[in-house]
Amino acid sequence: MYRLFGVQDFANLAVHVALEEAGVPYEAVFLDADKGELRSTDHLARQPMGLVPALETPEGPVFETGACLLYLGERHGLAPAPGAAERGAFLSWFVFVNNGLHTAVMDLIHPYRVSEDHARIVAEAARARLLERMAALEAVAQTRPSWLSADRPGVLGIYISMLLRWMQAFPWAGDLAISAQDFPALLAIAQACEARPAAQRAGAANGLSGPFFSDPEV
Ligand SMILES: N[C@@H](CCC(=O)N[C@@H](CS)C(=O)NCC(=O)O)C(=O)O
Repeated sequence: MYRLFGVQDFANLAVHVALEEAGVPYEAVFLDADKGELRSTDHLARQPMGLVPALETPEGPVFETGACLLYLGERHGLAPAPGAAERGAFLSWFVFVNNGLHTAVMDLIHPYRVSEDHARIVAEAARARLLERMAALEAVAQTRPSWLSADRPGVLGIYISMLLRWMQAFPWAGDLAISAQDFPALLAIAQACEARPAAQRAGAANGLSGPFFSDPEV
Protein backbone atom coordinates (compact mmCIF):
# COMPACT_ATOMS: atom_id res chain seq x y z
CA MET A 1 0.00 0.00 0.00
CA TYR A 2 1.14 3.52 -0.78
CA ARG A 3 1.31 6.33 1.76
CA LEU A 4 1.32 9.89 0.39
CA PHE A 5 2.71 12.59 2.67
CA GLY A 6 1.60 16.13 1.93
CA VAL A 7 0.13 19.39 3.08
CA GLN A 8 -3.36 20.39 1.94
CA ASP A 9 -3.31 21.97 -1.54
CA PHE A 10 0.46 21.67 -1.95
CA ALA A 11 2.19 19.77 -4.75
CA ASN A 12 1.02 16.47 -3.30
CA LEU A 13 -2.37 17.31 -4.88
CA ALA A 14 -1.24 16.01 -8.28
CA VAL A 15 0.10 12.78 -6.78
CA HIS A 16 -3.13 12.39 -4.85
CA VAL A 17 -5.16 12.65 -8.08
CA ALA A 18 -2.85 10.11 -9.74
CA LEU A 19 -3.34 7.64 -6.87
CA GLU A 20 -7.09 8.02 -7.19
CA GLU A 21 -6.94 7.55 -10.97
CA ALA A 22 -4.76 4.48 -10.48
CA GLY A 23 -7.42 2.99 -8.23
CA VAL A 24 -4.83 1.52 -5.89
CA PRO A 25 -4.99 1.33 -2.10
CA TYR A 26 -3.29 4.28 -0.42
CA GLU A 27 -3.36 6.43 2.65
CA ALA A 28 -3.03 10.21 2.48
CA VAL A 29 -1.20 11.69 5.46
CA PHE A 30 -1.42 15.45 5.86
CA LEU A 31 1.42 17.04 7.79
CA ASP A 32 1.32 20.30 9.76
CA ALA A 33 4.19 22.50 8.62
CA ASP A 34 3.53 24.99 11.46
CA LYS A 35 4.16 22.22 13.99
CA GLY A 36 7.48 21.37 12.35
CA GLU A 37 6.26 18.06 10.99
CA LEU A 38 8.09 18.60 7.68
CA ARG A 39 11.37 18.79 9.58
CA SER A 40 10.79 15.68 11.70
CA THR A 41 13.36 12.88 11.51
CA ASP A 42 10.72 10.59 10.04
CA HIS A 43 9.81 13.01 7.26
CA LEU A 44 13.42 13.92 6.45
CA ALA A 45 14.04 10.20 5.94
CA ARG A 46 11.38 10.29 3.21
CA GLN A 47 12.17 13.72 1.74
CA PRO A 48 15.65 14.97 2.65
CA MET A 49 14.76 18.62 1.96
CA GLY A 50 11.75 18.54 4.29
CA LEU A 51 9.28 19.22 1.48
CA VAL A 52 6.18 17.52 0.10
CA PRO A 53 5.18 15.36 -1.64
CA ALA A 54 6.78 12.15 -0.49
CA LEU A 55 5.38 8.77 -1.37
CA GLU A 56 6.06 5.60 0.55
CA THR A 57 6.03 2.69 -1.88
CA PRO A 58 6.67 -1.04 -1.57
CA GLU A 59 10.19 -0.29 -2.90
CA GLY A 60 10.88 2.51 -0.43
CA PRO A 61 10.30 6.26 -0.40
CA VAL A 62 9.96 8.28 -3.60
CA PHE A 63 10.12 12.08 -3.49
CA GLU A 64 9.88 15.00 -5.93
CA THR A 65 6.52 15.58 -7.62
CA GLY A 66 7.87 14.48 -11.00
CA ALA A 67 9.36 11.27 -9.66
CA CYS A 68 6.18 10.33 -7.78
CA LEU A 69 4.06 10.93 -10.89
CA LEU A 70 6.40 9.01 -13.20
CA TYR A 71 6.59 6.15 -10.72
CA LEU A 72 2.79 5.86 -10.51
CA GLY A 73 2.27 6.58 -14.19
CA GLU A 74 4.39 3.74 -15.49
CA ARG A 75 3.12 1.23 -12.95
CA HIS A 76 -0.57 1.98 -13.21
CA GLY A 77 -1.25 2.81 -16.86
CA LEU A 78 -1.20 6.59 -16.53
CA ALA A 79 1.79 7.06 -18.87
CA PRO A 80 3.41 5.17 -21.75
CA ALA A 81 5.34 2.27 -20.21
CA PRO A 82 9.10 1.87 -20.72
CA GLY A 83 9.62 0.44 -24.20
CA ALA A 84 6.39 1.86 -25.62
CA ALA A 85 6.70 3.75 -28.92
CA GLU A 86 5.40 6.97 -27.38
CA ARG A 87 7.65 6.84 -24.33
CA GLY A 88 10.31 9.19 -25.71
CA ALA A 89 7.88 11.95 -26.63
CA PHE A 90 6.06 11.57 -23.33
CA LEU A 91 9.29 11.73 -21.33
CA SER A 92 10.48 14.79 -23.24
CA TRP A 93 7.36 16.77 -22.44
CA PHE A 94 7.11 15.44 -18.90
CA VAL A 95 10.60 16.66 -18.11
CA PHE A 96 9.82 19.94 -19.91
CA VAL A 97 6.87 20.44 -17.55
CA ASN A 98 8.78 19.35 -14.45
CA ASN A 99 11.92 21.33 -15.17
CA GLY A 100 10.63 24.23 -17.27
CA LEU A 101 7.06 24.87 -16.16
CA HIS A 102 6.97 23.85 -12.49
CA THR A 103 10.10 25.84 -11.64
CA ALA A 104 8.86 28.93 -13.50
CA VAL A 105 5.49 28.75 -11.71
CA MET A 106 7.37 28.66 -8.39
CA ASP A 107 9.14 31.90 -9.40
CA LEU A 108 5.78 33.43 -10.39
CA ILE A 109 4.24 32.69 -7.00
CA HIS A 110 7.31 32.98 -4.73
CA PRO A 111 9.61 35.49 -6.52
CA TYR A 112 10.91 36.85 -3.19
CA ARG A 113 12.72 33.54 -2.69
CA VAL A 114 14.94 34.54 -5.61
CA SER A 115 15.26 38.22 -4.65
CA GLU A 116 13.38 40.06 -1.93
CA ASP A 117 14.40 43.40 -3.43
CA HIS A 118 13.44 42.54 -7.01
CA ALA A 119 10.42 40.27 -6.56
CA ARG A 120 8.37 42.06 -9.22
CA ILE A 121 11.11 41.71 -11.83
CA VAL A 122 11.59 38.02 -11.00
CA ALA A 123 7.83 37.36 -11.22
CA GLU A 124 7.48 39.24 -14.51
CA ALA A 125 10.39 37.30 -16.01
CA ALA A 126 8.87 34.04 -14.82
CA ARG A 127 5.55 35.02 -16.40
CA ALA A 128 7.24 35.70 -19.74
CA ARG A 129 8.98 32.31 -19.62
CA LEU A 130 5.70 30.63 -18.72
CA LEU A 131 3.77 32.19 -21.59
CA GLU A 132 6.37 30.95 -24.07
CA ARG A 133 6.47 27.47 -22.58
CA MET A 134 2.69 27.20 -22.24
CA ALA A 135 2.36 28.09 -25.92
CA ALA A 136 4.72 25.23 -26.82
CA LEU A 137 2.77 22.85 -24.61
CA GLU A 138 -0.54 24.03 -26.03
CA ALA A 139 0.71 23.23 -29.54
CA VAL A 140 1.50 19.66 -28.44
CA ALA A 141 -1.84 19.28 -26.67
CA GLN A 142 -3.62 20.41 -29.85
CA THR A 143 -2.27 17.26 -31.56
CA ARG A 144 -4.00 15.13 -28.88
CA PRO A 145 -1.31 12.55 -28.17
CA SER A 146 -2.61 9.64 -26.11
CA TRP A 147 -0.42 10.74 -23.18
CA LEU A 148 -1.78 14.32 -23.15
CA SER A 149 -5.43 14.27 -24.00
CA ALA A 150 -8.73 15.28 -22.43
CA ASP A 151 -10.08 11.88 -23.47
CA ARG A 152 -8.02 9.82 -21.06
CA PRO A 153 -6.39 10.54 -17.71
CA GLY A 154 -2.62 10.60 -17.45
CA VAL A 155 0.04 11.90 -15.11
CA LEU A 156 1.17 14.65 -17.50
CA GLY A 157 -2.33 16.11 -17.80
CA ILE A 158 -2.77 15.89 -14.04
CA TYR A 159 0.56 17.69 -13.47
CA ILE A 160 -0.27 20.47 -15.94
CA SER A 161 -3.75 20.85 -14.42
CA MET A 162 -2.26 21.50 -10.97
CA LEU A 163 0.18 24.05 -12.42
CA LEU A 164 -2.72 25.77 -14.24
CA ARG A 165 -4.40 26.10 -10.84
CA TRP A 166 -1.31 27.67 -9.34
CA MET A 167 -0.61 30.15 -12.16
CA GLN A 168 -4.20 31.40 -11.98
CA ALA A 169 -4.79 31.34 -8.22
CA PHE A 170 -1.45 32.07 -6.58
CA PRO A 171 0.65 34.57 -8.57
CA TRP A 172 2.66 36.89 -6.36
CA ALA A 173 0.65 39.83 -7.79
CA GLY A 174 -2.88 39.46 -9.17
CA ASP A 175 -2.10 41.24 -12.43
CA LEU A 176 0.52 38.58 -13.23
CA ALA A 177 -2.00 35.72 -13.25
CA ILE A 178 -2.00 33.61 -16.40
CA SER A 179 -5.41 32.76 -17.83
CA ALA A 180 -6.10 29.16 -18.80
CA GLN A 181 -8.52 30.55 -21.40
CA ASP A 182 -5.51 31.43 -23.55
CA PHE A 183 -4.59 27.74 -23.83
CA PRO A 184 -7.78 25.96 -24.94
CA ALA A 185 -6.40 22.43 -25.35
CA LEU A 186 -4.73 22.56 -21.94
CA LEU A 187 -7.87 24.10 -20.44
CA ALA A 188 -9.92 21.20 -21.84
CA ILE A 189 -7.54 18.72 -20.21
CA ALA A 190 -7.86 20.47 -16.84
CA GLN A 191 -11.65 20.57 -17.14
CA ALA A 192 -11.82 16.89 -18.04
CA CYS A 193 -9.46 16.01 -15.19
CA GLU A 194 -11.35 17.92 -12.49
CA ALA A 195 -14.70 16.50 -13.67
CA ARG A 196 -13.60 12.94 -12.98
CA PRO A 197 -14.51 11.33 -9.64
CA ALA A 198 -10.82 10.65 -8.97
CA ALA A 199 -9.91 14.35 -8.97
CA GLN A 200 -13.04 15.26 -7.06
CA ARG A 201 -12.12 12.83 -4.28
CA ALA A 202 -8.53 14.05 -4.16
CA GLY A 203 -9.69 17.67 -4.32
CA ALA A 204 -12.13 17.17 -1.45
CA ALA A 205 -9.37 15.65 0.69
CA ASN A 206 -7.35 18.80 -0.04
CA GLY A 207 -10.26 21.12 0.81
CA LEU A 208 -11.08 21.91 -2.84
CA SER A 209 -14.26 21.80 -4.87
CA GLY A 210 -15.67 23.23 -8.09
CA PRO A 211 -13.41 23.85 -11.09
CA PHE A 212 -10.33 23.97 -8.90
CA PHE A 213 -7.90 23.29 -11.75
CA SER A 214 -9.41 25.19 -14.67
CA ASP A 215 -11.00 28.16 -12.93
CA PRO A 216 -9.90 28.26 -9.30
CA GLU A 217 -11.23 30.69 -6.73
CA VAL A 218 -8.75 33.48 -6.14
N1 LIG B 1 10.93 20.11 -6.44
C1 LIG B 1 10.07 19.71 -5.36
C2 LIG B 1 9.46 20.94 -4.73
C3 LIG B 1 8.56 20.58 -3.60
C4 LIG B 1 8.05 21.81 -2.89
O1 LIG B 1 8.56 22.94 -3.05
N2 LIG B 1 7.05 21.57 -2.07
C5 LIG B 1 6.46 22.64 -1.31
C6 LIG B 1 4.95 22.64 -1.48
S1 LIG B 1 4.41 22.94 -3.13
C7 LIG B 1 6.72 22.42 0.15
O2 LIG B 1 6.92 21.31 0.57
N3 LIG B 1 6.72 23.48 0.95
C8 LIG B 1 6.86 23.37 2.34
C9 LIG B 1 7.82 24.35 2.90
O3 LIG B 1 8.43 25.09 2.13
O4 LIG B 1 7.97 24.34 4.13
C10 LIG B 1 8.98 18.77 -5.87
O5 LIG B 1 8.55 18.95 -7.00
O6 LIG B 1 8.56 17.88 -5.12
